[in-house]
Amino acid sequence: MNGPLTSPPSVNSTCPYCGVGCGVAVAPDGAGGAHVEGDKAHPANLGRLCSKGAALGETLGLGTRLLHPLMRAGDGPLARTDWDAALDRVASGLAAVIDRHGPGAVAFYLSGQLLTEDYYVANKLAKGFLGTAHVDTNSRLCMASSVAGHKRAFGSDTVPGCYEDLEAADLIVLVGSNAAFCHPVLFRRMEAARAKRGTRIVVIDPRGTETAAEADMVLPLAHGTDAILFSGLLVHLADAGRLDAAFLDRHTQGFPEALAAARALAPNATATARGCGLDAADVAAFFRLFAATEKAVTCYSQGVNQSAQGTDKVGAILNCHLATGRIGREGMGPFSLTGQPNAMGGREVGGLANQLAAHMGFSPAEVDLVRRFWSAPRMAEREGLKAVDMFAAIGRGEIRALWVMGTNPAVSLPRAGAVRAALEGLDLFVLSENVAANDTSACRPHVVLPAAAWGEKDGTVTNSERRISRQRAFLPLPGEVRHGWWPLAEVARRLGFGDAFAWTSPAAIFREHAALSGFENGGTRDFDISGLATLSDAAYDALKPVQWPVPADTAAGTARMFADGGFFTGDRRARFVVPAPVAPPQGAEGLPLLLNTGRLRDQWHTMTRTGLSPRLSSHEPAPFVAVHPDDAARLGLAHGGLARVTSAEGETVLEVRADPRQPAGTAFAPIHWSFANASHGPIGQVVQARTDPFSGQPDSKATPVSLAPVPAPFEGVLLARSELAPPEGVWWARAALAGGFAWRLSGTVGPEAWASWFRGMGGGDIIEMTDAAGGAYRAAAFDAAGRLAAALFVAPAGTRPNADALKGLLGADPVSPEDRRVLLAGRRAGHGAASGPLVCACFGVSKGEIEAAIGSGCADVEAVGRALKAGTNCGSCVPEIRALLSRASLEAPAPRPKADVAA
Ligand SMILES: Nc1nc2c(c(=O)[nH]1)N[C@H]1C(S)=C(S)[C@@H](COP(=O)(O)OP(=O)(O)OC[C@H]3O[C@@H](n4cnc5c(=O)[nH]c(N)nc54)[C@H](O)[C@@H]3O)O[C@H]1N2
Ligand SMILES: Nc1nc2c(c(=O)[nH]1)N[C@H]1C(S)=C(S)[C@@H](COP(=O)(O)OP(=O)(O)OC[C@H]3O[C@@H](n4cnc5c(=O)[nH]c(N)nc54)[C@H](O)[C@@H]3O)O[C@H]1N2
Ligand code: SF4
Ligand SMILES: [Mo]
Repeated sequence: MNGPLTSPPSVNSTCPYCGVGCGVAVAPDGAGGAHVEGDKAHPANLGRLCSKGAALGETLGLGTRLLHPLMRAGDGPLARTDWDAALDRVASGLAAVIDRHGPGAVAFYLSGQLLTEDYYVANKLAKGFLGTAHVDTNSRLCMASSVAGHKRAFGSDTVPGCYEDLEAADLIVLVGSNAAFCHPVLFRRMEAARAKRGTRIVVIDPRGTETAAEADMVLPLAHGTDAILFSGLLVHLADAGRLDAAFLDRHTQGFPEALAAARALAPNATATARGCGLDAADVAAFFRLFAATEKAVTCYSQGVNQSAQGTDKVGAILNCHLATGRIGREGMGPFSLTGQPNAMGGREVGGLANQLAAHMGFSPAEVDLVRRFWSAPRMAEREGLKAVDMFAAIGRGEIRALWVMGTNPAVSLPRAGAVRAALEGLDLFVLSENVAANDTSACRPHVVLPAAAWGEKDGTVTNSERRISRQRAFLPLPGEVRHGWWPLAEVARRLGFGDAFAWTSPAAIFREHAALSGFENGGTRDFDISGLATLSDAAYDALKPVQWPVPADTAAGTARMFADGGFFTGDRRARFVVPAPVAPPQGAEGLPLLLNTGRLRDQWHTMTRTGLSPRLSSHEPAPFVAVHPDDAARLGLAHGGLARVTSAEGETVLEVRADPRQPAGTAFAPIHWSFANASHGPIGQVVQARTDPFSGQPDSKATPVSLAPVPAPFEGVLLARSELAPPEGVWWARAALAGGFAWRLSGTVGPEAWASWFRGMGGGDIIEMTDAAGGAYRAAAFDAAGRLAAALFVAPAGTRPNADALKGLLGADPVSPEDRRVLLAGRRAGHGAASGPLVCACFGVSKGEIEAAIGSGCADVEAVGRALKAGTNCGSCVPEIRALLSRASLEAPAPRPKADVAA
């Protein structure tokens, strides 16, 4: 939130981050920035925003953007080119690969962050006109198990409920979801429901999360055992007489077989508890609570989907809701929480390799239907390769041309090291990107195309509750940036398909997509928005958020589905799923720990946007691996030291965090860092490529790894106004800081080597201090105007100075003589002691300030909020404030004393 709210024109749009799909009201400042606040009229958030949404204004700058097309000649470097040359190269390159190797040698790798319109065009070009079904998306890593699970049970990929169900529920079960961090505004709605009607919240997650800290009941089950737990629940519901016989009879098929299989897997609460590594009394209590509470919603996310048994986990959850008829009615139902802003839209247009378009598959009748609708000359007739297999085929040279749009696979795919090598071997690698540099653009693309970013993008997205909302542009397209669909249509035109790609606006693309959804539908397919197929351009511009289906002659949308059956199977009955026997993930020879990966509160994926915000970057400044303190002790890992994390795929080095909330035998690392901001690159290098047999979704939550200490006798902090490359051999992680960057440093490089590196940077006016005996070096460099250009503090391990107090010094002003004097002491004149990491990102309140407020008598979250405003906006930091208040759940080994280097 920057600057005062100027008077309108304000533009209503949708947040580009998570699948909650919050509406935002944006007031552009006329200088490329904007004030962003929650849209009070948007049904997803009713005015609320989380820390990421509230900081959107800080991420709009053009400093890191790609503004012109780039192209590489032969083995040369990427160089600026014009659109015509770039598009000619893409078109001729695709044609050449198809001529030589056939359409199956061409692939597209798309993203749930693309608009529906962009996605529709890419899918149409590939599957209808180039004739390749190798079109997959990062949603394969995200929602594919939910899609497969929905289709097996419902005959369609339908999310039955809506957000209002969370407010009407008496029980919310969160399975494999850290909603407090990942779907914060929805989590606030859940907490509001609890305050209002006493809704109970149960969290099922192996790891102690901020979400679990807020729950009424926590089941820390062993990784991969969710299908056992929900099979046990199904048995309990049957034995406790909680089945909905009428619903079972009228609307389902296969219950006896599913129940028998569940009995074999989990005959009672005791056996279930044993299978899941849980306490039998806890399991029994959860079963009783679920059985007794009709209005129950089960939300699930990546702990369910990203699993080698993800589809069966989804099936086991759906079974319990189908058996009790708790589906599609107010306050009840299974609820897949989608990750990306347009994960759902991608599914609607057929962005997955095993889907065609408009929720159709590859049956001959569906292929024929789409062929006729598109007048497609070269329809793909069979499913294509799913992401992990697609990149393996690229690695083997079977796929020769790839177009990546809106995703950073060199970071986010499992086996990231192999992915990088595969990308570098392509005959044609096209990348559509927002940013000038990321790990994927470092893999030698031939053509890089500048794509519109949030604020410039114009189209639609669909959130977790099937709600289609407009993302509206409020900034002009900068440089030579173009909308995502435009180069696709231009390439199609160059290949002779101009007539089928002749749209001039996203509205026209949307109308075609809506028309296809209704084409020969007759109620046979869930996804039907033909009621929107004749929207005028003006009506499209003004489109209010609406939940599909929106069949022809209606405009109202549909809140809930399946209360009265009507599933999309041949006989309109839902299918019970028999889960396969569960083999929970285990460590391997020499790799005894299971590595879980996931998200942090204030970063989005590979940080290309949230990483630009100093506010968001101060919550967690560096990549880490969390382990139980007993494991840390056993493995010789020091809290705050470095560990090498090694798997069968590769390795990386991370800072150690001993955390009692981490189950023994497991480790957890966040997914956000990459070579763009950390010396040892992404955790994806370590993550296995084991996939679910139905969905093809990789299991990113349980990779067998080993951890070993990496010697790091020295630690340090570097602040600088501009990008610097720390010396070879140093472990570092870089974060945004007001006025520049801050690096966290560790390793074997000692004071003398640091001193010569710092002097060698050529800064004019340097002050420095070497404490040879103490092993410390401190220095600062000033530019001609007397402003701080860089500051370096190096000290023995365990005494890294706290740079928080220095942050303001990178501002625009010359450093006062007084500040210069104390700078090397790691302080700022007139400023108190460093106050630790930021807890409340919305109001910039640090841990130290909250602790001080607690010390001076604030006894609860509300009192802290009154004193400091912390926690009163988006609320995502409330769990942390509560933890500081109770100190119970955060009893990590006391952080080593941060030496005040002045002392
Ligand atoms: N701040 C932030 N929010 C985001 C994103 C982001 O990058 N940052 N990304 C968005 C996207 S694309 C997505 S997909 C969502 C993901 O949202 P979530 O799925 O909530 O997030 P994750 O951290 O990936 O994983 C959730 C939890 O699954 C648990 N888990 C691991 N294994 C198991 C298991 O076997 N069983 C169970 N029950 N739980 C398990 C993990 O311990 C973890 O706490 O977040 C979205 N929101
Ligand atoms: N180990 C592990 N790996 C994971 C996960 C995990 O939990 N553990 N989670 C997986 C999941 S659920 C997800 S969703 C993925 C996310 O992984 P990615 O999709 O790779 O992550 P992002 O950082 O969102 O990458 C988006 C890229 O596209 C660019 N971009 C953003 N918007 C646009 C646009 O509109 N057009 C274009 N052309 N470019 C754009 C951004 O600059 C950025 O470089 O990671 C997956 N990988
Ligand atoms: S919860 Fe946060 S990240 Fe998700 S859509 Fe809303 S404001 Fe954006
Ligand atoms: Mo995701």
